Amino acid sequence: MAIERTFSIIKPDATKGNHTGGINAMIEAAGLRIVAQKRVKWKLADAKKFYAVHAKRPFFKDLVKFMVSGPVVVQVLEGNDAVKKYRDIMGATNPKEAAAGTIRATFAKSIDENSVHGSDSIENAKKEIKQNFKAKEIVG
Ligand code: IDP
Ligand code: MG
Repeated sequence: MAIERTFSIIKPDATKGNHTGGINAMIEAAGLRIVAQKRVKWKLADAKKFYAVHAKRPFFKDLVKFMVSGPVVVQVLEGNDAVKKYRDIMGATNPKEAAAGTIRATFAKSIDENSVHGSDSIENAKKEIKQNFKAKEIVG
């Protein structure tokens, strides 16, 4: 398995609920290393750009509104098979369908307020990391 990097967001429901540390503990327990991290408040344009792929979906407006409703913590995670590993520990998009012990089963309230984002491919991870971090902010 190759060492990869993936992009993660701890979403506003989770920063509001003070779960940043709890989520980071689960990330680290899974063997992923947090090699970059910052807490930021997105503007509407940031959220629209990040989720542009979902622009035509019925939930898009609510999604971008939610993503600017409070601070987010953006991260780069590094480790073996990091993209798939993080998707596995995040759990299903809908926390009601997420396996026990996953981040979303533990912390998320609903399908829209679902605590975390993780890249769904290596290609998208590269794009999302570049959008959110300067190279010198990532220290592996
Ligand atoms: P993912 O975050 O598990 O990759 P995506 O399908 O990429 O899920 O959707 C992006 C985000 O949009 C989800 O994490 C969730 O916050 C929101 N979302 C997806 N589907 C729905 C829905 O049916 N209703 C409301 N929000 C949704
Ligand atoms: Mg997705």
